Amino acid sequence: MSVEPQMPKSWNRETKPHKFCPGCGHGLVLKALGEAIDELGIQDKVVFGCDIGCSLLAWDFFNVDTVQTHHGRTTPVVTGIKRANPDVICIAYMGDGGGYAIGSQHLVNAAARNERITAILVNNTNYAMTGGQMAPTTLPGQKTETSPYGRDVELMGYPTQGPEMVAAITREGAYVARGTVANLRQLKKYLKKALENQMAGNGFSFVEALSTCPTNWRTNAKETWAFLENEMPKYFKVGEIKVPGQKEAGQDG
Ligand SMILES: Cc1ncc(C[n+]2csc(CCOP(=O)(O)OP(=O)(O)O)c2C)c(N)n1
Ligand code: SF4
Repeated sequence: MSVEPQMPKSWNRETKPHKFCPGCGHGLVLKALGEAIDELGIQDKVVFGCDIGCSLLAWDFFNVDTVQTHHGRTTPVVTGIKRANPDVICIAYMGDGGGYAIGSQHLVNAAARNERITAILVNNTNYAMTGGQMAPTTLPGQKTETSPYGRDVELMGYPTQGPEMVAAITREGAYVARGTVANLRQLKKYLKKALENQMAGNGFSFVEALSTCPTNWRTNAKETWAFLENEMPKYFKVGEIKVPGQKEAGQDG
């Protein structure tokens, strides 16, 4: 007897097993996203945009209309699609290099304009597809191909606090959260709320997902999970940061 693997309905089964490395967090983020799309019943309305970087390996992941863009350019491409077709649900899927470095101007300006799209950014603390160079999110002291002695914050600054930045520059109606693949149920909840925010036409929605990259971290399964659960949250606080109709986390009054 063969057992059918459980997959979200919106996934393209013909392209599975997927192309990510064993232990990669991308597949988990995309599982939470697939379940969120299923539960909201929006598969036939979704346009999925994926960036260059390991996120491009998702170009055939879903049974939804998909566009694959240049590095850092997913946000403006998806913004254009949304402006031309306000009824579709537009998702921009990118890595931390794509969103916080080469595409940071697009993320900042789309957020500042409160574009009615949903951006999902996978934070794995490095430029993964190109072999593990330092990214804006690399932790202090973390060794990468381009910081072989560890990230020196005097020279290279502190990790980018992406959701906190987006929350600060968006106006009313924006939804901003940081989840983690260590808590998939919570991550799915945030992704669903981000999509619902777009469906309601409220404003920009942004979810950063803390994720794993054992290939470039050069970690075994136990070390990978320990880095995700113990080290990353020291710099990246998991939770909702901005919810329409609610005061921002940490706001006075
Ligand atoms: C305009 C441009 N500059 C540089 C590159 C080379 N490049 C491809 S993937 C990548 C890094 C991707 O890192 P990130 O966005 O963090 O995604 P990850 O692979 O970690 O998921 C770079 C620098 C490119 N493809 N295009
Ligand atoms: S290099 Fe890292 S981010 Fe890319 S597929 Fe492999 S584990 Fe995932």
